[in-house]
Amino acid sequence: MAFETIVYEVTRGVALLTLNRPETLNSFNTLMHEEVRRALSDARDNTEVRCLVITGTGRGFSAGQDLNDRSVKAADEVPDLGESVEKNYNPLIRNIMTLEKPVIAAVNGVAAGAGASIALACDIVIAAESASFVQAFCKIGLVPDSAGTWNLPRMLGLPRAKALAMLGNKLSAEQAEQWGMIWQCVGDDELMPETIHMAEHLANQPTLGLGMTKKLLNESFSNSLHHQLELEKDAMRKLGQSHDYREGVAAFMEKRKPVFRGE
Ligand code: T3D
Repeated sequence: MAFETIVYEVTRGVALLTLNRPETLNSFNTLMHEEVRRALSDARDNTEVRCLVITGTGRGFSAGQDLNDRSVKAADEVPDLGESVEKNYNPLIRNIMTLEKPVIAAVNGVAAGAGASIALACDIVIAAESASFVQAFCKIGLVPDSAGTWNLPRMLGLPRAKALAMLGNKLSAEQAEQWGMIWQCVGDDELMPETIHMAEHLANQPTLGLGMTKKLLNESFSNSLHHQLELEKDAMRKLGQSHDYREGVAAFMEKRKPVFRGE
């Protein structure tokens, strides 16, 4: 697939989506939103894809909205940010968080504004030690969008979520790992090898089971225990009929490595 603002390639079951506007720290303009939407749609529909990785080119993961597109010079040029969020950022986050396949964010550099929210919407976040997370919204009078106000308190608890969102301090990758906001902070040179190693592992796992695990965990915060138990039962019933469950049990009994097909 040919793109101008991203690079998207599928290799050995892993779709690698690289945000590619390094001159603005991979901030999002309209074209990038369109292209990321097309790539995510392929990641969803392409049965060859069993794990998605999102990363960035250069020294940024993403600085969120491209502020060059937000003219505030004249009083009559008031942008409708609600429309932008509804049309672009909300679908982007829904596409990531409801994709029934594992999504890894390989945070190569600074992740700011919606860029931070996008990274945190991914299932597993690995960050280079030189990377950082900035809730930049407060510096321009906005709120953490792209599920920032949903994910931050769930990951960090309210005290840290509020301080980060109100102060806009840069949080190092190392601190983010210590706080449990991300899975792992690794050396800069190890970021992509570690990420691809993990992605290829996940791409060979029982994708249906991983997809349902993601869905159940993401939805658990708004469900009662009783409702969650019902959902687990339904998922177990469905997965018990899958190829990969039969293969997993057979491989265990036969003391061999399972060959999962993601179905
Ligand atoms: O508007 C809507 O549609 C609603 C939705 C909004 C979602 C949002 O994401 S709102 C938040 C938008 N993002 C920001 O406010 C972040 C702005 N950027 C920064 O605060 C800083 O750049 C960083 C903390 C991310 C990194 O700082 P630093 O010192 O490492 O780099 P820098 O020098 O500030 O930036 C490097 C270049 O990238 C620079 O360009 P230049 O001077 O080299 O030509 C800078 O202007 C450019 N850049 C960085 N962020 C953006 C950007 N250009 C356009 N838009 C950006 N968001």
